[in-house]
Amino acid sequence: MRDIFDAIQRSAIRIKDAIDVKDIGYSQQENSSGETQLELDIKCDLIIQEEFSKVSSVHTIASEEKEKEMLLNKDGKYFVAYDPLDGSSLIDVNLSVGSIYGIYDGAFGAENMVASCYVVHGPRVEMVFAENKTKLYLLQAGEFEFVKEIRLNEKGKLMAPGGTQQNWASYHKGMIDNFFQEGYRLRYSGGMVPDLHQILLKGGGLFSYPATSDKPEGKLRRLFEVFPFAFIYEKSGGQAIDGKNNLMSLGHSHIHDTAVCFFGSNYEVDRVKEVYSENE
Ligand code: FDP
Repeated sequence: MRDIFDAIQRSAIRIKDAIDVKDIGYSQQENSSGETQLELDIKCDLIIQEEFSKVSSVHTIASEEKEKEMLLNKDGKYFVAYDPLDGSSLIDVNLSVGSIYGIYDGAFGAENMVASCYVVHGPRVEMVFAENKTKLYLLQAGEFEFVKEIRLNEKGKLMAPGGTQQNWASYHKGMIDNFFQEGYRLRYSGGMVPDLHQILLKGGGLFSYPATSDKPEGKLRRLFEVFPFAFIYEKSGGQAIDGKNNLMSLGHSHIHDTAVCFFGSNYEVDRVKEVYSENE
């Protein structure tokens, strides 16, 4: 696991340099989710692929930017799924983006997840790594320094409601409106990594990406986005559900499957469970 942790750190430092260029040019290719890829997305994907290729314990990688999984070392033990540059549509407006990693033992699947990690590229570069506990690191002079352990409060103050409101179910809209009437503050940049990072570091709240009329299975991808953050939120004392079930209890049939998802502290997620059990 140490080797994987080191490879993620090396990738983060190289990605930081890759982001800091004048021309991030859109390529003509589309990724598996039908989004136009930035040359930068492809570059970051290759950086991570190269770094994991040096790690003998990595058996297979799957990237949000690749159609299929890729075998690296048949004697390796870990399967790593990653989103090299999540929220890359925010690069041209200079908002924070991030990389997300899910580390699975023996095969992809939530039940096999043993660690997960994300890196936030904002004004500073931070990394959150969860195994038994959730730990925050800060990039300082080329090295990631441990900052602190992260724990969520029972109840938070922030609300990050994803998806197009026009396409929300009315009970979902009612629930989000009620949170705002209770005093929750809107914090939504449109980047899953910084939005979930903010809720985690400010003690709690709720990030939601519900089923919408145009995306009934949600938008966010199970292996690359949903399971890694579900693992991190659970290890930090919070919860992660699809409305009813724990996200970590869900399966997947394809590496690019999506899921409806809610991540947060206990008070807010319990409310989601109540509302969704009455309405679905
Ligand atoms: P993006 O499309 O910019 O890569 O991964 C998908 C994602 O960003 C998440 O980072 C973000 O939370 C979500 O999409 C935003 O979606 P909406 O614009 O539909 O809210």
